Amino acid sequence: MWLLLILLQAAVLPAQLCEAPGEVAAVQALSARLLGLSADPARDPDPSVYLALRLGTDHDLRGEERYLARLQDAFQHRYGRSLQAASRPHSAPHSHPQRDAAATQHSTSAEVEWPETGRLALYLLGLRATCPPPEPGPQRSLVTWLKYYLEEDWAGSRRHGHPLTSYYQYSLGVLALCVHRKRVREEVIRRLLVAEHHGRFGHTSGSAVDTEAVAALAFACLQRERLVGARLSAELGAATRAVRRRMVEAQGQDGFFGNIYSTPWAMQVFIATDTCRTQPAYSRAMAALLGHLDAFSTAATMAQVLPVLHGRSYLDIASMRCQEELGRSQGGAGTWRGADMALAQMPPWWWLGVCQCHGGFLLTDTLSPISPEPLTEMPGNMTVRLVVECPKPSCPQHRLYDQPVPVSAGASLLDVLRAATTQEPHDFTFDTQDTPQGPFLSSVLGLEARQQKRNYWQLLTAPSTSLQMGIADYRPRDGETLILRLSEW
Ligand code: B12
Repeated sequence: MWLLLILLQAAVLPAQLCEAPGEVAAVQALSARLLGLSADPARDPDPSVYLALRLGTDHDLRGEERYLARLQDAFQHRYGRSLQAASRPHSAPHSHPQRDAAATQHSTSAEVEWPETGRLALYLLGLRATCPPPEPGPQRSLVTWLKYYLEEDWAGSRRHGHPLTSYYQYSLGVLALCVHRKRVREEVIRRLLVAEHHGRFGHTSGSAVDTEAVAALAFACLQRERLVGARLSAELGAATRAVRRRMVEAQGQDGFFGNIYSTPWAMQVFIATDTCRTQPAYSRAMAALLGHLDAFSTAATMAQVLPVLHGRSYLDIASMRCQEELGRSQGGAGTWRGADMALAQMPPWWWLGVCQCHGGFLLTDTLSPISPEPLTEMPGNMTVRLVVECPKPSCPQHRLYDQPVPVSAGASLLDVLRAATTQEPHDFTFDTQDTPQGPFLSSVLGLEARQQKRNYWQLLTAPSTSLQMGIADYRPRDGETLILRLSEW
């Protein structure tokens, strides 16, 4: 019987040219490592991680259920209440002093809540990928909240020329509502189109590829789900093609679109628009990713790369359906073809015991977690130079700090900062905020970077290369000069 099953599985392997070719073991190992990280109760649950687990081929269905329960705990509690109750003056449930101060500067007192467009959008995308689907009741209140946040962002963009959060989060908001087949006002969509058209997605820490890609996914979704009229639909199509063209033109010699971490987002655009099979730039990018899988070592980066390694985009979530879809899959990336009917004739116990089907995806319950490996210690010491710059008229001087810092070999930038605080004359201080990407450097020498001023502590290696990793992950070399610069974005 097992032999028959194996032969059957081999016979019906989907014709996926968008997934990582012939690298099943490496991709599976990465999924297993992400699963291992997701099992750590000390980490806050992250909807992107859940999405990556759901969009994979191999699953640990119980592990995913547990993770979903943790996510629901975190989000449902926050957004379960009605929007009306929450928008009474000073009733924001998770008040953020710094953000609230900013919000009251330009809002009425009833609007004290700073939008969390991106987080909520990712959570709603995650909910769309659950099986069985969650109760519609609580979900309705989440959708209402997301619409409200998006409106706040839209109003912010009219007042300040940019959304209160960012165009990245704004695009995620439009995408999530679209995947849930909820309409948004045409003006809200047009704002994103105009920003795309005028190249307003960039920020100083690197390319705008990540944001541009998420916006293009939102455009592609709106078109595919027919949630807009014919004229707007044509404009969205033209914008998506323009984004794709620019990505192909800007592809580096190394095969990446933007940098290694924006490449998966860009690749999702090719998958979502069904051009991954025909576009050579896509295969070059896939080869480049596969040559550098080690760079995806944090849960957040693994979660962003895994869907494309499986040849899937966030738009595929829209077509995920539970078991009853077996034998009715519609083609496209990640779906089963040809032998669906043969599979449909398998007895129910086979499906229940071995796999779960999800809108044409075969979900095999075979993934086991791999625990994170402890970092190998490197013998010896090294010295790096730590420089703090504040290139603003309001700063007392341009260079606020410049000292050598001895640390052990293999230390991270975070270790360097910690070591600097213990050095005589104890004049270095810093602070961080926890995020799903790891610790975000929020304050240096008492100077706090502020969301509402749109500045941040940029990390650079001398003379002026912006780092592609955060303080916990970047490991400097002996003799390297690291710059913390208060920059605008
Ligand atoms: C917008 C953005 C920013 C904005 C965030 C401000 C804001 N309020 O929106 C700014 C310009 C401040 C920023 C800064 C940095 N960023 Co950034 N950022 C992004 C982007 C485009 C979207 C993040 C987002 O909104 N996610 C959605 C929300 C819902 O999720 P979230 O987890 O709540 O998002 C918050 C945190 O992620 C945090 N954040 C943003 N970037 C980073 C980077 C790190 C390392 C950490 C710990 C946190 C963090 O700000 C977000 C908004 O509050 C992503 C793109 C991507 N592919 O993820 C890159 C991205 C996360 N950033 C990246 C990097 C490298 C940085 C910097 C380290 C760059 C630098 N050399 O200084 C700095 C962080 C330095 C520090 N002080 O610790 C990389 C991370 C790669 C990696 N290896 O993990 C990404 C993936 C971009 C890329 N393609 O390289 N970033």
